[in-house]
Amino acid sequence: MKRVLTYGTYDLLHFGHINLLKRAKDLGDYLIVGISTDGFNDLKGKKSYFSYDKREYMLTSVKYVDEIIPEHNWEQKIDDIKKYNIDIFVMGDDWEGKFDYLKEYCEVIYLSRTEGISTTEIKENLRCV
Ligand code: C2G
Repeated sequence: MKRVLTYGTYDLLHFGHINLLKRAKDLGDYLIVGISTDGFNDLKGKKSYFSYDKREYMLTSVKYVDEIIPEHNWEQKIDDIKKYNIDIFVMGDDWEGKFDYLKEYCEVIYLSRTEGISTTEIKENLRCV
């Protein structure tokens, strides 16, 4: 049973997110997603449109997601990998290299981002409507 872990804000859930989650799940059997809490978003300098609870609710409805945990800080990844017996850590390749330090604990895979979509673009395009 291969266990996969990924993290993200997942605001304004879109097909780029779904593409990532599908491919992450396809790498194993069980996918855990660490959703950035509103407090951690403040740390990341990201203001999400939907609160943590709403973002969590939407991700629980995605068939590729088996479990959701809160992402409170940058430092919790190693503990999470140990706690949840993770085999593969996955992120989009906009993070290429940033989490290579986790290779000591599990496989690290960066998947290509889906071009032409981002939460930021959605917000900007809606402003013009
Ligand atoms: N993503 C993607 N294609 C897009 C947009 C996003 O593949 N067009 C991926 C990102 O690479 C990331 C995931 O979807 O792996 C979630 O993206 P965000 O919600 O923007 O997450 P981010 O702010 O990058 O937070 O500790 C890690 C951070 O929490 C990552």
